[in-house]
Amino acid sequence: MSKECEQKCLRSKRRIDELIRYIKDGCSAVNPADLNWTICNLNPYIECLNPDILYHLTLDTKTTDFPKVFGDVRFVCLGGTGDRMNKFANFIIGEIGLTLSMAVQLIDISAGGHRYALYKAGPVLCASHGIGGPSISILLHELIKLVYHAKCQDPVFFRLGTSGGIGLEPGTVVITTQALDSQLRPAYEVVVHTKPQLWPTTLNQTLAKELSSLSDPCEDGYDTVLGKTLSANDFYVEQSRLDGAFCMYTPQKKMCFLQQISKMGVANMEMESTAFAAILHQAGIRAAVVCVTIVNRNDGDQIDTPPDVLKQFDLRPQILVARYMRKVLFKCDEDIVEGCPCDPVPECN
Ligand code: R2B
Ligand code: URA
Repeated sequence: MSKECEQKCLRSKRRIDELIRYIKDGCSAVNPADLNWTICNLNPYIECLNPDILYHLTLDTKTTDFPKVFGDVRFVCLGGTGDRMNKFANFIIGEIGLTLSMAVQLIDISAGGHRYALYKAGPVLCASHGIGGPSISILLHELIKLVYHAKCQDPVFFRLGTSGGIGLEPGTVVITTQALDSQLRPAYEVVVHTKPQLWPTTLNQTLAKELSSLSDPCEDGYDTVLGKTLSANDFYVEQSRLDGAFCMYTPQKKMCFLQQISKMGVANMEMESTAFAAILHQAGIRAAVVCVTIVNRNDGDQIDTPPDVLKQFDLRPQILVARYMRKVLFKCDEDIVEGCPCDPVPECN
């Protein structure tokens, strides 16, 4: 073996030894002194990634200074579509007293990935999650790493969405107390090395109640209720619809199912709350699901609510979450928010 080759082999062996030591020692994951709040169960190997590439968000720790760009994030809001989250980001700017100069537009930070949209409105990060557990799960992995790298202080996550209500007038807002899967388990199933694991879908009850306390049916003109949410892996059959391409049950069986889940306290059905609740619970991050109902499933399955009414409905979870943010940021009660001598919030970046 030539001298050069010998040196190469030695270098490569040293690198492998280093890697093994890293893995064995857990590469001293999170330094709790760096955070007032610690993310639970965080992957220790993140520390070995230099840079860490958040592929779907088109961000990496080499080219972006996470603490500088995202360190002030206090709230992370997720919703189904990029368009909705763009509107939400622009809405929230006004709601929390930020100003955007006329010439400035919010940019989609993750546009290059063509998967998710990501906007930053001061301390509020707004992202679209697509449809279903797998889609929101990928986004959450990357957002949790984002808030970790950025050293954000105890951020709160919200999912603002649409859902099918059970016995509720369309337009009702449901704050989820517990997310159930299609087998009615308060769990999200994750298959690791062929073995299913059930992750609990625990949501922060204090946060849910706090949000509920900020609703005012008389003033709002619609109800906001607390209830369980059934999170399905499908819009049609798993939600017992009669209008999908396939249907293997009768209308009577459908009504029976709706009655059964309603008796269990299920108020609405959607497609992401189990993944959302379970993943954030794993991380020890406070989270809430706020969805407006766009159909009363006792009356039908098709979404025939006119588009302009749906647009109005979209705003309802946003309005509630904005009230919460104002309360937290300005530390004043909602009813005195207008005249509250709040500290000005820094310019939006
Ligand atoms: C609500 O609406 C979408 C399906 O139309 C899905 O993302 C959900 O949870
Ligand atoms: N989203 C769902 O998943 N189901 C509905 O019925 C409405 C919206």
